[in-house]
Amino acid sequence: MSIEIVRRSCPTCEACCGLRVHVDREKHAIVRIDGDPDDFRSRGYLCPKSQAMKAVYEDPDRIKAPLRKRADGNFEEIGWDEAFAYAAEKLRPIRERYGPQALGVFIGEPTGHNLGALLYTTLFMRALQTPRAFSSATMDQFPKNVTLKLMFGDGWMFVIPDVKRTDLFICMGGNPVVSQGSLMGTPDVPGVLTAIRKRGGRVIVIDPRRTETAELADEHLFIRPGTDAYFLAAMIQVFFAENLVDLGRFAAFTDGVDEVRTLCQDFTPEAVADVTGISAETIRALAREYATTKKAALYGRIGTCTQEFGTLASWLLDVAAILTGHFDEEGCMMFPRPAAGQSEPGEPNPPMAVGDYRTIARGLPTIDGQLPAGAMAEEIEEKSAGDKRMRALLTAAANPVLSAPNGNRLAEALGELDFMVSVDIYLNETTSHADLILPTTVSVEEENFDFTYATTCSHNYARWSPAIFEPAPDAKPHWEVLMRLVEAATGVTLEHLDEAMVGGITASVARPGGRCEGRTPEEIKAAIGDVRGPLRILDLMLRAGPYGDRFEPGKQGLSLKALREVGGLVDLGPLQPRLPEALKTPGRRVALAPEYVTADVPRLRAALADAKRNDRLLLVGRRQVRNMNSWLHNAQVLAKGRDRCTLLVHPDDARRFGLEHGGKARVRSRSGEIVTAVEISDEMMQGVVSLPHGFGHTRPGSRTQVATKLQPGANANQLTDELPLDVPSGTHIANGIPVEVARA
Ligand SMILES: Nc1nc2c(c(=O)[nH]1)N[C@H]1C(S)=C(S)[C@@H](COP(=O)(O)OP(=O)(O)OC[C@H]3O[C@@H](n4cnc5c(=O)[nH]c(N)nc54)[C@H](O)[C@@H]3O)O[C@H]1N2
Ligand SMILES: Nc1nc2c(c(=O)[nH]1)N[C@H]1C(S)=C(S)[C@@H](COP(=O)(O)OP(=O)(O)OC[C@H]3O[C@@H](n4cnc5c(=O)[nH]c(N)nc54)[C@H](O)[C@@H]3O)O[C@H]1N2
Ligand code: SF4
Ligand SMILES: [Mo]
Repeated sequence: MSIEIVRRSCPTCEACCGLRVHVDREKHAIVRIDGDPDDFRSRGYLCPKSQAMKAVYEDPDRIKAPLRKRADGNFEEIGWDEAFAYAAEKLRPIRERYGPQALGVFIGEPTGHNLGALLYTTLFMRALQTPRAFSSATMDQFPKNVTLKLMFGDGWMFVIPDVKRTDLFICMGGNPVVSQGSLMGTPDVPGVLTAIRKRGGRVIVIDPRRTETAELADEHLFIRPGTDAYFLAAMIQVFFAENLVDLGRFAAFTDGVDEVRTLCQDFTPEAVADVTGISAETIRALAREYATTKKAALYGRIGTCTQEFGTLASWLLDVAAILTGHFDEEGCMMFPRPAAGQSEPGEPNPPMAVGDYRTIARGLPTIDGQLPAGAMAEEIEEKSAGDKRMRALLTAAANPVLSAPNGNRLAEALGELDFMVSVDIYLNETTSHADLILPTTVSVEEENFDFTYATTCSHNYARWSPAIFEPAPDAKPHWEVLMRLVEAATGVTLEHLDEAMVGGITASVARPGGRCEGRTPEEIKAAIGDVRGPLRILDLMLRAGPYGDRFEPGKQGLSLKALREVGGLVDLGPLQPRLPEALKTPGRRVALAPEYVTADVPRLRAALADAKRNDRLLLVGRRQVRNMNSWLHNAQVLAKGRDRCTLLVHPDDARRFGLEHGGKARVRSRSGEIVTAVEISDEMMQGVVSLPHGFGHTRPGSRTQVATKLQPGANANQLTDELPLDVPSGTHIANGIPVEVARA
């Protein structure tokens, strides 16, 4: 038996660890996956989900051919031509009769892990021209996108904690030891945090739960869910009151400092101590420690985004950093510089578009092209949306019945659609409602490039990964399925769309002042070749990117070929200061107090005056090492073990509600009710309970046998109310949901 080792990046979470995949070519089998000690980023580190790629590839439940729903509700396999003809037969008349907005789209998280899916999703949305665009973003980082866009001009230029060089890491509403970071993509977070402490630095976690990250920290502070904006405003009040404000070089290109001072004036530590649950003394001490530690990084994640004041919290995190000289500096919050050139300096971007379209049922505006994920059901329902309702839905790598608010209402509404198509590899809680399911190739069968996660990493790098096996004969990549669906719905061909994308990028880099000025579009097109698909687009972006050869003859630089030749991984060095050059605001200035954001401060003030709010029992979420949102519970290797869908309850609350460890609780919110197992633990803040999401594999019609048997759990998002929103971003409140619990 000869075993070949294929080195590639793990496609399962944002950390993108380097893996060694041991392959037996004769048996067409993956024998083993282990960590790659030669990967300079992860140095052999891996987590249990590293095995997901193999498990999904081998999963007998995975869909491998298009499935069409029969009249009896069961699915039958059909061929691709038939599948696209069926999609055309259904989608085109809906679009022609009711307009493009009759077709809604929901884009899910795995899109971000797949180069082709990612590049072509933008094109897909543009070609379909529907304003009814939903995605997991409004259950995730959307408040951050909104504040980045307004403050710096680019909503997708993420600012990341420079954890490898910081001396003080403050983590609010994130649990990177489990999630591996997300907006701080870093393999081996436990090792990185331990290293901060070893070099004499400090780690502080602010979270309503004493998390796995808190266990490795120097200090943990419990905070009442949804109150981070108060806490941060109070820190800023202290900076001004104690003369700790020092913008350094930012003073030359930052507007709005005085507005911030005025807005935060009355949020003194004393004023917010009760509501946050953190004493005034502690807030003051932390503000001083942060302001006076040169290399300090203030990081917020899901807990500061998917909450009642997500936009304000996301904004104040960066405001606090800028006011104290902790932004765009070594060891602080910094901007990566991705090799594909996503955030290169250039012309200012147009302002954020709000309200280009409004939903029929509630009049909710599109915000930078997105509608709240939880507004989908009401847009479909005849009773609320009437004859302007959404009649068809296309989901791509998404499971909104489990990942978006009020899953039961959504599942019901999906039944009212005239047509639904899902691009997905499982028959699950969402796709079982589709009339047509179109499967795609999976990671093992695809070349890939860490495109998105080079914008969220704590050290610049470029990584190409080879396919391990040839795709199955009839399998199609995600991007191609998307393009064929556009063709089915609109008649515009894949070839036309692909050409348009290449033509657009080529023209923009070749124009006067462009990054490849001096080269003609024809030269550039000839250099990248004529094989359609994401790889030549990647090549184009890399070569025109900051480390590329700009298509200049004889010049050395990054290209797809160069990456392949060196085995896929290139170290592009530690993060570097990038402002003001990389700003995309008018005049290249930082807007510290964008009016669109500050307009939400009165809502924050009003809530502070409402003392009754402090008595509510609030539900928050959590992630677990062996889950990836809703979709890895069908992998035996990850699903095995105890029931993980447990409600964590503080001992005093358990007593108050008569709950027993190992017993069951009934949890109720405005939008629904679930029954789940109870774990009593003082890792919870009093008055707060915690439940992981992505469970609830109990709906009929799914074909996820392992998940249903080993980790059925209950759907946390039955409790996530689709109505209240973080107003400026249209993001849902999945953390800090008022609930009642009782023994079941
Ligand atoms: N209560 C609560 N809800 C949450 C969150 C929370 O913290 N709390 N987190 C939110 C966040 S951050 C996110 S990102 C969302 C995720 O929300 P979603 O993206 O809607 O959900 P996932 O569970 O990631 O489902 C991914 C889907 O993609 C399919 N899939 C997996 N791999 C592939 C592939 O290679 N190709 C194709 N075509 N399909 C594939 C899976 O079968 C599954 O149907 O959940 C959100 N929901
Ligand atoms: N193993 C694993 N890893 C993952 C995922 C997964 O499902 N499993 N999902 C991936 C995805 S899609 C994402 S977006 C990232 C998310 O990455 P993280 O945000 O790091 O993940 P969470 O574990 O959801 O951490 C959120 C934390 O916020 C806390 N919290 C809740 N409400 C509040 C609040 O109001 N204020 C404060 N300060 N804290 C609060 C919660 O207790 C929890 O500890 O993880 C990614 N990585
Ligand atoms: S931490 Fe993330 S990238 Fe690393 S092995 Fe685990 S799932 Fe893969
Ligand atoms: Mo996410």
